[in-house]
Amino acid sequence: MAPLILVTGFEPFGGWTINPSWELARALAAERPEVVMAACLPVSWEEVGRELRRLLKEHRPRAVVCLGQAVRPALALERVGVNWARGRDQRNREGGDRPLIPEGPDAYLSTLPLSRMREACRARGVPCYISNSAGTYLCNAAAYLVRHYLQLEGRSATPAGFIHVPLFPEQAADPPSGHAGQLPPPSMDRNTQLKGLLACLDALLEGEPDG
Ligand code: PCA
Repeated sequence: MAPLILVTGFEPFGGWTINPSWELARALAAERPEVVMAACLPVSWEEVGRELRRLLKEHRPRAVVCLGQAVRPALALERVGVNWARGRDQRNREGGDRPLIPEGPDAYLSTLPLSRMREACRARGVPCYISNSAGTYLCNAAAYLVRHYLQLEGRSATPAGFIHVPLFPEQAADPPSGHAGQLPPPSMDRNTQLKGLLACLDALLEGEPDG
């Protein structure tokens, strides 16, 4: 079995100067260099699928955890990716309010051990929940496409799914103009998020058969 868990983050988008998902993907690779490989995905309808597919083919990971930023109060283990694309990307292209893959199934469920991951976070004191919608923007696209491409390659048993991560406090303290309200958006500090994601990786590895 390949030694590798592919963890992806996204590039910054929508006026934010960093994306915590990419910061955390890199931090996970630094913490667990023997198992984690980090890669950064473009916030682009045209490029995201191509890049994911290339990564899956080239590295043949034994599991895939995609991360993305969301304005949420906790780590959000996404249960489902839906076949829909909506919203303007970082290259100024519209998703078009249409299916991601015209001939694809309506949705793919995560094959990550979501309940075990949630319990592992709880045990380490990190707020975490199972979310039933990743939206219809690029993160949902990653949640859908990662399973779609694994399926096309005949590797649908590979655990794969998506986790939305909260903003870092420094982002919430100084949001881009479109996000600035009286009440700052929710956030979670980097170390707490990292602790939660390491717990998720442990839960993922625990569930694997030996060898
Ligand atoms: N979050 C966006 C796309 C990239 C990211 O980090 C989303 O939730 O769809």
